[in-house]
Amino acid sequence: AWKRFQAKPFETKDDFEKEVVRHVETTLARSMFNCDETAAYAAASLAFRDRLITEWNKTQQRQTFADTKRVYYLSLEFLMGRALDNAMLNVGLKDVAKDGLGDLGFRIEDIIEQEHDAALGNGGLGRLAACFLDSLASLSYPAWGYGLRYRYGIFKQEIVDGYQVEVPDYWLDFNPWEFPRHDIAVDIQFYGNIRKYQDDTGKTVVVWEGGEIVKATAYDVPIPGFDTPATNNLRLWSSKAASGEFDFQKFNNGDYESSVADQQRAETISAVLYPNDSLDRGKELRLKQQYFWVAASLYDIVRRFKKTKRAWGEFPDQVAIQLNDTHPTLAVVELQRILIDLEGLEWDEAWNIVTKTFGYTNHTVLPEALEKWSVPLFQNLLPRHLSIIYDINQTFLQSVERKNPGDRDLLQRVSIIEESQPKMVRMAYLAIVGSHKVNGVAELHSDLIKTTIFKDFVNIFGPDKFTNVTNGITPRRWLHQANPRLSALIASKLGGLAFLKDLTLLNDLEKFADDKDFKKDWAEIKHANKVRLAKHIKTTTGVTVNPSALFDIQVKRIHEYKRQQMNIFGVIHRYLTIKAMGAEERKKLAPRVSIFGGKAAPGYWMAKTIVHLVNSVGAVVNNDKDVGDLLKVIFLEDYNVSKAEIIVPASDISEHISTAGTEASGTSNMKFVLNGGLIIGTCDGANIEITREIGAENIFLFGNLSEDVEDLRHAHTYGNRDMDADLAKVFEAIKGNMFGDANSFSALVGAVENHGDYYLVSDDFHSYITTQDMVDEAYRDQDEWVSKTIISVARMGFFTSDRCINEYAESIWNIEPLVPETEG
Ligand code: 26V
Repeated sequence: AWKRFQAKPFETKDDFEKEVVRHVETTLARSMFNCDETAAYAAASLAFRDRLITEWNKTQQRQTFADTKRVYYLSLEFLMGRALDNAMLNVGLKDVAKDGLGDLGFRIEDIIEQEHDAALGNGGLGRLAACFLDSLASLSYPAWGYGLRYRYGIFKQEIVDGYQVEVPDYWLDFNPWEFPRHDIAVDIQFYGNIRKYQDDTGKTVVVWEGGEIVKATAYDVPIPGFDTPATNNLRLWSSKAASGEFDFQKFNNGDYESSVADQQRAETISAVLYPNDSLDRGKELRLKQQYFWVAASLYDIVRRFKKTKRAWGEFPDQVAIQLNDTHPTLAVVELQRILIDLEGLEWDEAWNIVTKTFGYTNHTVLPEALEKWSVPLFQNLLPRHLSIIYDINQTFLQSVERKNPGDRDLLQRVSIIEESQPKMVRMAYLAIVGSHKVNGVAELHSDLIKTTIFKDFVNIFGPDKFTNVTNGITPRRWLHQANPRLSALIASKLGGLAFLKDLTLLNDLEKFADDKDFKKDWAEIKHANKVRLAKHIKTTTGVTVNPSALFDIQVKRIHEYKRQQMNIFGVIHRYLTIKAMGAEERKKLAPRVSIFGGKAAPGYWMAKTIVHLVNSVGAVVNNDKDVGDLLKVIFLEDYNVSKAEIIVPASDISEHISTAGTEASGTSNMKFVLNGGLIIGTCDGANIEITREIGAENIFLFGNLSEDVEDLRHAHTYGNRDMDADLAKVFEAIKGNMFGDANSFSALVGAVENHGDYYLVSDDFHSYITTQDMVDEAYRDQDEWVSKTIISVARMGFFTSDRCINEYAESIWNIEPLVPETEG
């Protein structure tokens, strides 16, 4: 009977408008007379949210009734960006909303712009998690994401006098996309002691006592699939004091300060996202975040399983848990603890369940990024977990010793506990031992982890445990949403939007690569996207750029291994070349705009110096009348997901130029090519597979190969190296104060000249600048260039995150889609 009363989601423009007005006048308690853009954004979002909630509820019920296996994606980062545009497109009602908002006197673009990005991530790893959620829902997989509800996302970046300044990103003022679940609260324990005793049967029982309790409360974010009613859930945990209120005893005694302090200490756990800084290493609060989030999530997962009344042995048939990097590795230990300490299972039976449940994805080979936690810190914060880790390690090392008798070197190398001063827990090793599958994120990267950092483990567990799942991106956000005109043009040729759900359909575009009219439309859209970016550049930096110039873009976190320094040295080289040319020669040059964007971790001084150099070069070059349109250098402040949606569709060429072997995959490389840009890059990460798919003739590859890196570094250490002559001139210019006080940049120059040039900038520089010359040359032939971009887009089908999720589902999670009936 209650079905008669169920809310009916709007479908038409009029019904949408009614909903907006209702939300303005009731939910927001405002009048339509003073409904500004903020209020219109809020009301439109609430209207779509209501719509999602209906489907979200049905999806959860369907999954519960079907009693199928679910995957839980544990990630400390979800870099979601904005939700409204995505919700409108995935539900398929953006046009309805556009007309409805138009009736009410608003432009939909202005309304979309009101939303604050959900920036709960650093970069590639967090954005990958967001693309995965979109694919999981779009493919109707039963899946939940679990993360932390940070009060502050990744810091906002301002550029002041050419320097990066960090500003806190408080984003929760008004967030219509989350539902507080005050009824879902989990007590999380920290510190305390462990006590062992024998029970009546003589069995040893371990209890973890004392310490402090913090409360985890759930906030749910609906994740709509594209062109399906399936709506999944992202559950984010927020921390509060366990009492929920003041400590009344203290309060009563007039000790207000300490009673408030307790509360604040608890809330600090989910307060802020760590910005991937080497200074973050070893911070107790970071380990607290990890355990807080992992324990709450596992409690939730186990509770859901227990409702099914199944035997524990069936847990891995119902639950797959994916560890997004080592950040959630404590989940392995926590599940083992739940099974043996709380549920009374035997060690071996429990461990068998644990290892069948978990999969671990590695996202980097950089040694400085591999997580380790000091044993004393662990002992204090999580004494029971440390003792379980020791037991896991002992069992593991015993099995290694049985198969490799007497190899004590091996035991020391693979031990989960590093015998250093202090001892350290190696989280990646724990994740490997606790999982049934370990994967890298692109072919080269997966090969590298097998032959370098995890080599011993391949010998121990056999090669089948290690696999590759090449990353992907969601074409919904990164083509349809970011580049609506290109998406529409493609749809007009392919007979609809089906390619957004089966990206290999793009293949059919190839037959238009020489179609004159199609190419004209294609080129016009690229130009319009460049005009849009040029406007953004003008309003944010004041610099006028020519939209007909070649737009050369490098946007990503600033890191030495990504080599933005090589890019800016190349720009300086170009500037010097232009200055040395006569007027006639200059006329032949292709005008270029070099665009940089990205955040430097606050404590990463070298990265901040790179930001400063880019801005300083821009200040000189952009004001040099001699140079004019031939070269402009732009640093775009505060690069984030919503800015990427403007930047990515506007590139002619983008740069993915990491030292070979250092960039695990990269995902913006895929975004740029899918939007009709070409790339210049090294043989690294997914660049290699992109080349294989689109053809070597459609990409500008350069530089040394990963297999040569070790030898080159070795040569540097022994001083056997010739500094590239062009690079030497660039350094002379910097040292001659051409871009301001040379002392500011001496560390950058010194790293290459005197400190071993670890990232091989000098080795690759010649190859880099000559390849850039080839880019100029190729860009002169616009006709050919446009054909190349069309062919490349046509061949990008492989890089959808849908393909990637299907691979995980089949080879790691063993889960099936649960397709809603309406889809047939
Ligand atoms: C973390 C840290 C922390 C300490 C300072 C140095 C440092 C350097 C790198 C990292 C990154 C760790 C993991 C990560 O974000 N990996 C990225 O994952 C993407 C998705 O798989 C992939 O596309 C990127 O290539 C990879 O860098």
